[in-house]
Amino acid sequence: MKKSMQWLKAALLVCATVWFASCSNEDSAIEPYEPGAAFRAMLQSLDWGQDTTFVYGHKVPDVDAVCSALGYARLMRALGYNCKAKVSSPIDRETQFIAQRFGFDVPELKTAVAADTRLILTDHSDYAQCVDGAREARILQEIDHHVEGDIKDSGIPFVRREIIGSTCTIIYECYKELGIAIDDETAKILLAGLLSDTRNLTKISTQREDSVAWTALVAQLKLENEVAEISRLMKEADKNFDGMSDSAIFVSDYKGYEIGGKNIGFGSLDCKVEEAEDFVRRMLDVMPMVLKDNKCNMLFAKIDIHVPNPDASDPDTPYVKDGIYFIYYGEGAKEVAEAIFGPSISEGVTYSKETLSRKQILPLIKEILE
Ligand SMILES: [Mn+2]
Repeated sequence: MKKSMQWLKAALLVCATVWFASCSNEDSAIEPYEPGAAFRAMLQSLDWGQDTTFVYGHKVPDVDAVCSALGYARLMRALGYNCKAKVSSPIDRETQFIAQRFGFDVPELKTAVAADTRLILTDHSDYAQCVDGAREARILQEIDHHVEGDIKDSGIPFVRREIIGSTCTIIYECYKELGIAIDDETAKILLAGLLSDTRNLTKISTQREDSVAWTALVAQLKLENEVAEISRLMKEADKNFDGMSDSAIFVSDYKGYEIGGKNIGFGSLDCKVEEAEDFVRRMLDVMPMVLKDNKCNMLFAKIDIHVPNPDASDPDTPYVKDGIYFIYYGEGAKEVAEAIFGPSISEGVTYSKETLSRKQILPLIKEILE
């Protein structure tokens, strides 16, 4: 997978440094190479100011957004930098569940920041997903596993982007490179984000790096016998919509983007095939309200269709994903949806046999609107 240019440059620098070190020390004792040295030097070079630097995941935070911010704030504090994790909107049910189960405190809610506040962003790369006020803030660092968004235009001094399963895996790597010990509470925080974003290493976005972090964290916490059950309960908490309004369900996994000057809202939902007709209708009904509430020009959602597992020998997996409905609302949204997925199957609804993720669909939308 393609990683950012910054990271490529860093890798080349590392190679060059190793090569140089190995050439120049032929006759003398070879200096031990410390991979964290460049990282530490970069951190020291940042303009930290006097006030607390806030570490934020994306708006409508999921477990990875919350835990990557918590984990990175802890790492920065261990290095002597005055950082604190916050959330820009309330935490979800899955995060509440795992924080209680693992026994860690979730960040306080702080919905906006004043101009010139110093920020570190995790798990997002788009201003539309930032805490309010971020455009006037000073963004010092971004640690993310999504494709590059419009935050790159801020002149941000440090970006670390790896297209892997979870931002918490990247944070784990940062601890290792910097030689900072991961205490058990931090291990739980990082594992929580990793379990959630990769669904216990089962999602297609999972990479070798995620497995390496998972193995180390599970072993440290001695959770070998519990991890599958914890992951199952996290997923259950995530899909527990009891007592929620249809508009709250629509935005339960929602991200905003600014693409070609338009505000785009993009939800990610699931339904069982036998409930699909009713569910799609309910979501279409609330789209005008969600569009208005989130000040969007266009609103989309992909709805994963879950069908009974044809492999009856696997009782742990009664349903499997099979295709998506891609629903749309707002001026110009129909043209975008149909350009990607073909003619609507009913007003507001297109269909794809292929089960595409939001990460896969987003570049297709960008291609049309930019
Ligand atoms: Mn994530």
